[in-house]
Amino acid sequence: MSDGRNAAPLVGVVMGSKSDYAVMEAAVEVLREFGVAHEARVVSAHRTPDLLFAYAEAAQGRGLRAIIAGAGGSAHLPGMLAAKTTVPVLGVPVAATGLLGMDALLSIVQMPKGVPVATFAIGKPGAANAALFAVAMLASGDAVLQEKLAAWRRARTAEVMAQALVAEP
Ligand code: RP5
Repeated sequence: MSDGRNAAPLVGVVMGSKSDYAVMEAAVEVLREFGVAHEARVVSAHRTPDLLFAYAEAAQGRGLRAIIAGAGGSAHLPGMLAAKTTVPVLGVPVAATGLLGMDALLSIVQMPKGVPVATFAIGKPGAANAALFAVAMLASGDAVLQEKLAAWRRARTAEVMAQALVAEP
């Protein structure tokens, strides 16, 4: 089964720095697991603003159905992407400063009315959930992917049902 690395990407995973990849890898892993075609790129709002604009402007024409954008600190990447494209942007705050990701979370979540960014939790859980959300978006028009997602959720339920505490008889 394909892990989504070679086909034309449906989901773009972008991040403000290579240093964000330790977190954003959690999104890439989910997309690989579901075989969703994706790409991963470094695009910095502050250091490569022209690249950011070009990426956003080309997104729809390239067939991207969602962009997962992770950044730390003054995290303008998701919001600026959303300002330049109507492809849904899923924002992931990365803990990169002494404020431990709260700075990025508030930067990403407080978008002005009219330019939405779907904002996820700080760090790896948020990155994984952003990818699961992108899978769910794609699955709404894809019965095979829908069943894969349902099976994935059933497997998480089974994991918890199998948990036993050592102290219990
Ligand atoms: C942000 O600054 C990036 O998204 C990253 O989280 C943080 C630190 O970037 P580097 O100094 O590691 O390149 O723009």
